[in-house]
Amino acid sequence: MTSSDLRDSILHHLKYSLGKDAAHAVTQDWRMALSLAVRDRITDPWFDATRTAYAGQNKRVYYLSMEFLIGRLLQDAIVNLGLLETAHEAFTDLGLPLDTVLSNEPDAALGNGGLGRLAACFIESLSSLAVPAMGYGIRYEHGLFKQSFVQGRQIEAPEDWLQQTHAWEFERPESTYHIGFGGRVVQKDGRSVWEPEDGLIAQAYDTPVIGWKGRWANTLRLWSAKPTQIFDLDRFNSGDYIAASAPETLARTISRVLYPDDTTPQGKELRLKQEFFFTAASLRDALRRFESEYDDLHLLPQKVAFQLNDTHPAIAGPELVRLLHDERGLPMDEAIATARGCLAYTNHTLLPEALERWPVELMGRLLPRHLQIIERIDAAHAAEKPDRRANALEDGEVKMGELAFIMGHKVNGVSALHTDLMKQTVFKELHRLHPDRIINQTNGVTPRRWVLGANPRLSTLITDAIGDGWVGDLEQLSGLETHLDDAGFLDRFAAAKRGNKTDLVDWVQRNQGIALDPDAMFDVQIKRIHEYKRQHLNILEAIALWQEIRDNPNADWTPRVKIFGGKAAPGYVFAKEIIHLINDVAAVLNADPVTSKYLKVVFLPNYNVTLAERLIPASDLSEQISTAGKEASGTGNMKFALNGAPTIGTLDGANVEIREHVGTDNFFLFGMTAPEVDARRELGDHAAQAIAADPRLARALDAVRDDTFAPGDPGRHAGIAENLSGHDYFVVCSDFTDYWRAQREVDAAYADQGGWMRMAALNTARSGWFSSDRSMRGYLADIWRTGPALGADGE
Ligand code: GLS
Repeated sequence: MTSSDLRDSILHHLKYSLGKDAAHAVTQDWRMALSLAVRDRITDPWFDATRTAYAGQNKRVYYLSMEFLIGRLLQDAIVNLGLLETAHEAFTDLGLPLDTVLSNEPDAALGNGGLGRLAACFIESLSSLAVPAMGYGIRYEHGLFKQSFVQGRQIEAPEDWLQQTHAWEFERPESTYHIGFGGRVVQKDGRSVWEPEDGLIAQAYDTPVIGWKGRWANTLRLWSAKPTQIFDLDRFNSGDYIAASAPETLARTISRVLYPDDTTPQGKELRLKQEFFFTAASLRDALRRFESEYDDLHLLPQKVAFQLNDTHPAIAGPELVRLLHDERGLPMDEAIATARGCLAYTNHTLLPEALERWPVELMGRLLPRHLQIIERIDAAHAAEKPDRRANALEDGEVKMGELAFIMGHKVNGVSALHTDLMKQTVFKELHRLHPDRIINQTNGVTPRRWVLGANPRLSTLITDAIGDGWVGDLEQLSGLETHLDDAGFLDRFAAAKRGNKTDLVDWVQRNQGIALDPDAMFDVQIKRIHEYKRQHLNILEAIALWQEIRDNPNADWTPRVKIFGGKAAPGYVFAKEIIHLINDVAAVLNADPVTSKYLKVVFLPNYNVTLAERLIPASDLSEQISTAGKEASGTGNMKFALNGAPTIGTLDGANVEIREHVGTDNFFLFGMTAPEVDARRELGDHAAQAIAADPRLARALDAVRDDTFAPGDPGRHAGIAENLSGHDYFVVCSDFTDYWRAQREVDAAYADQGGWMRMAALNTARSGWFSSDRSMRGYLADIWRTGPALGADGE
């Protein structure tokens, strides 16, 4: 496609799809017109992919996830279609910078963090690998809340991504399923039949996801809840307009909002309803597709794979059994075995508070037939493996992790360490019973979005050095190593980083009014705010450093900017206090005439995928400082390493594997290991001991406790100081001293810019393994047992 073809297509859509005259079009119109023009280019490969999958009778992969954190889609599609240059030229002709058009797109935040972003990377990789697959989720009307700060405190406002027309989706009014709730189970002709009392309609909205080079496109199918009856005409006619629309209001509630936390099970009926709603619709949709091709249900495991992204869709086990047994007449044991042949479960966290459990009473009330089936599943499992400690039903609760484990033929963790800990802790008993079921599949990220799209400067440099094969085969980045002794290459690497930092400096100045020095080290921690992720460890170190610089302002300090981004769940009070503290510390440090040239703190509001794309390429140092044993994997850590930012981190999650790949000399390790953390906690007074041993830590904590950062309001941050010097479950104090040491090593390393750039470039060269293409190949080989529908040559 030439730029004039693209320009014509844009102008055509502007006029005929949007009804706008170019003379009066605003940026949003141009963005919509471009999106529609690009979408046209996706439609043919999308149809071809569907036809190829049908013709080849390929197995299909269905990825069931409560969250798809897709962010903006336009640039991604343009990049994957190879149209970036063409689009730039087309908009040069039209007299508008392409970047202005691209940045008009709302950021679709249909997820909380890593778990949802992983699902988005996986769908893109499955398209890039030409694997017939579909993502199934919920079309939330409101994604993750918008965050702002008022006097340093987090304020939440509803997010409204659908206020503007969503350019990418196709509404499918014909693809609907009736989803029931409640009611009772009756016996009919010797069979159990569920007669739900309430119900609503799940309606599909399809978004095509185009893979690299436009060879293949899969579908992200999101379900929206609609009422079975739009409104109650009798009530309307009698003048009760509010009651008349009650059915619609109730139904829409199911797909209205994303729960703003993925690491706590919300003990809410609505949450369980959301889970059943999208899972049931997805299973029925997949079965309908299967039955249009085959008439033997025993073929199901050969033709269909359902991957459960965490326990949120774990009700898929009993629902699939119900569909096969109650509705299609397969004997119960066969139904269970067939369902298990299709299902696999990914665990994403060991945090005990995150393991979903539903009261039996609630399950019985909302899904009475499913509760009966869960009892049967447990009974069948107990007969096979007589052990009472490994049931899904226990102590008046349905344990969704156990249910997903028992109903999955494979269960995977998301990093090597996390998988080992799964075997030793949460699933110890089930692992003993099924020693081959748990496997590891370390997470990955898509290089198309996270390097090629987000970091054009680095991408150009890489392609100049080793050709462009790396985009579809990221391990080719290792070819960069031979260039590292070439001073010219390292200079260009440094120039790319510097360019990205300068862009960020300009953006921060425009948006936050804060002046930053691009020569300072950009030290970045961006992720959800959580005690286990330890943003408070980072800010304590900033306080201690500030105190030390004040004591000794003429020493040779390495200038640093600590950049934070992330949202706290609205109900997570302590996390919100951490945000408040960071903002208060930033206000004091940034205004300090003595120290601010060496140390600044910036907390950028409303962290999202788009902001991550801006920040990661401009980062020098990646903060991955969770309490060992708590971060299942992390995926931000991989994005930083790929973009040439070495890690300061603990031996946690995928940090362990990143360190192995980039080399121990190119990773700033600190802190206790997971077993050391457990042992340390056994000492009741571990925090007091750590504070007594490190005067720097004691002094920093004093500043948190007194009014240093809360002028006129002493005690504002005392809660944090008390927590840390008391219980300190996440062993912030006990890791502080070693963190401080590692940070000073970072300072020294950064001061040697030549050495630093070499280390940064080595991180890029050695991180190719962390592609989500590699993760997907692992799932294909070990779990789904299928492969691409096209060969590498496209045939
Ligand atoms: C998470 C983990 O906390 C992350 O460590 C992990 O990288 C991610 C994807 O596997 O899953 N689990 C979770 O509930 N939210 C996450 O982000």
